[in-house]
Amino acid sequence: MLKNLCCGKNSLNIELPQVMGILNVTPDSFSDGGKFSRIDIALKQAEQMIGDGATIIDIGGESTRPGAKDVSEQDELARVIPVLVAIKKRFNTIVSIDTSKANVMSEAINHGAGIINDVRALQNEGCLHVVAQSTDIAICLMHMQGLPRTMQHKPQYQDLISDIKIFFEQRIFACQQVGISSSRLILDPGFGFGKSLDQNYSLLAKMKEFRSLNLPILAGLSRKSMIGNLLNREVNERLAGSLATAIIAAQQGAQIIRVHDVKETVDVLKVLQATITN
Ligand code: 7PM
Repeated sequence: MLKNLCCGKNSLNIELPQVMGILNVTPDSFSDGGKFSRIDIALKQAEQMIGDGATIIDIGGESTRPGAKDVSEQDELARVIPVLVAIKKRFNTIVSIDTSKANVMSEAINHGAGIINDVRALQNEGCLHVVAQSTDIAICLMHMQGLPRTMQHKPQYQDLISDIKIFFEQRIFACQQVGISSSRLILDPGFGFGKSLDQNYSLLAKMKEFRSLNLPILAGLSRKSMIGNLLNREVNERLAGSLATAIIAAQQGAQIIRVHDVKETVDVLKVLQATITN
């Protein structure tokens, strides 16, 4: 059986877990400025990640870090679109755009993006309608409780899994209402977005429960605080912890794993795959 997810003009095989490589284009991710050096650096990073086995490149121009400043639409467009265009020109890969702004989504769709990755699950003004204009781009609907500025302040749930499931059902319904086919949707429980340390690990343990919704699942755990706080490790010391979460997420049925360290993640997932098929 071959299962595919349509991502614009490209198609993604989700029978085996796929690795989405994170490409940050926020100013704090570059030491020096200059538009061309920026695009050049981004292209080199994309090339490396594709060579290492990433099948999706996720470009993010807005920092969703708790407490981060808002980015203007103009700045986000200027950061993201030239990189998207350059990558699509050079590589035949699926590009995902991490944004919550309707106009960034619209431009991204016009310039060849395959996935819109929205941590606000198309809840911002105009997003549902922009995405409904396209018939083939995939959409990742992520769960977040609260807003980035305050979300880590005492997150509370009646029942963590049921509450997230209800949110997914509501967003799937909202998409259907504007004519977005469910076959285009990806669900993401949103690790670290309004969840305590215990809640994050409980979510990781129970992710299988979202399979009842019958949609592909994406998990973003790479280098997150839930790893750093558990192990008492700085961001640059979280590789082992991140790999452990990637294996668990894949075992729980996540079809897409969003990571910084593509090569290492592809290796551990291959080991998992060899174990499952034997
Ligand atoms: C600082 C703190 C910078 C946190 C970046 C982040 C996800 C995402 C992000 C996720 C999906 C990060 C986050 N996380 N999109 N975008 N799922 N779909 O750790 O978990 O990369 S931003």
